[in-house]
Amino acid sequence: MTERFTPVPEDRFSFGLWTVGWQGRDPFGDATRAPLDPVETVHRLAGLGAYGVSFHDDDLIPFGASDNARDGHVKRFRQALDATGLVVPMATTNLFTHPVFKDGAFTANDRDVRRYALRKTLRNIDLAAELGARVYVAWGGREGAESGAAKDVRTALDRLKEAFDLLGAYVTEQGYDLRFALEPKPNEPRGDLLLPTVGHALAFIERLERPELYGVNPEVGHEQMAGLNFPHGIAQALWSGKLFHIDLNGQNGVKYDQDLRFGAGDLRSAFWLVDLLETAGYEGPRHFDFKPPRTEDADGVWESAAGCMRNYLILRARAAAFRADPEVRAALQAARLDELARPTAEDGLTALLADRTAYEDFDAAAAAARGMAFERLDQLALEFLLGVR
Ligand code: XLS
Ligand code: MN
Ligand code: MN
Repeated sequence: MTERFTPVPEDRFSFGLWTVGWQGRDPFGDATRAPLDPVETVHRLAGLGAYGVSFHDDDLIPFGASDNARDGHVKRFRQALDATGLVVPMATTNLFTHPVFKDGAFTANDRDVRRYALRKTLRNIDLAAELGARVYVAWGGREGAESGAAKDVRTALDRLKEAFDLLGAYVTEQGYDLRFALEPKPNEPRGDLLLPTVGHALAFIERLERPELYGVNPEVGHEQMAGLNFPHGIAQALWSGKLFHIDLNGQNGVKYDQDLRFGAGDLRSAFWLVDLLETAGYEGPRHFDFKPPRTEDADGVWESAAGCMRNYLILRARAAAFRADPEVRAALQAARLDELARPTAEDGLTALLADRTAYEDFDAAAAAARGMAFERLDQLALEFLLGVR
């Protein structure tokens, strides 16, 4: 039983350096843990069965490091990757920690800050490509505002588009095999952020010069902070061919960004999420963007990281058992899921207009009286999730 839930690299689990490396500093308290050496992180993650590690530029190379120091950090990291076989599926830029980004980066009102943000990103894109990353995540960080007149949102979106178009032109010119994944978030650290949800990001992408280069990196907690149904957002991203990456974690409803380990928070939503990812053929990394609570010491950090993967595997097994069960199949049919899969008017508009059973002779009262049998189906799902089936 235990063996079944032991992660292996084929499961494609990855972690950000900043996740296990979070020292527990929050708005009300200082760090509770010592810094973690990225080299140790690589070795520990490989030991736990992960396949990948991701990073912000500043997680790997301290802000302001000299070129010499930078080369040293990259070299040590690369050696750890080579020694463990861990890969770098994704990298991203820190455009939010340094005070220079207090009003954002690509949409800061100060033009020189915007130009600096672009250069910082371009520099790290080179490193991402060098380390073999295929996805470049772009979370806005502080692109947003606390007050109305301070940010002209339509103009800020022009600047955001300008930035992404430039980055897209750069990877194209360099011939990098790298695509961008925009990460939505409704608020925090700014009062309101641009591209607050998956839907906003998907619509924005279509206005870019090379839309095919951009997808989304939705995070469980970010959609749930806005009270949204995460699996529904993921389903729409998949439907649009735009789920380039995903940030898995846990969140208890509408409150601050909790970044709990995957499986904590809304467990039913996590069950449907894993069911969706596994049945929809998502092949990208299962990336955890969580924060081991600041109550934990180093042992607790690795316990928490292992828990993310173990919970994913348990949910994967539970969801597969649910889908394979004959009673569930019958319940799905009773709920008429097969009928939803059938086109509504494949016979064409003329035939629809001529079909008296579709309107003139349609018995609305009889159709309204038919139960949908959803409760039985949902109870079955709950019992598979709870492990009593
Ligand atoms: C913060 C974001 C961040 C991104 C990467 O809320 O989740 O960690 O994933 O910059
Ligand atoms: Mn988060
Ligand atoms: Mn994230």
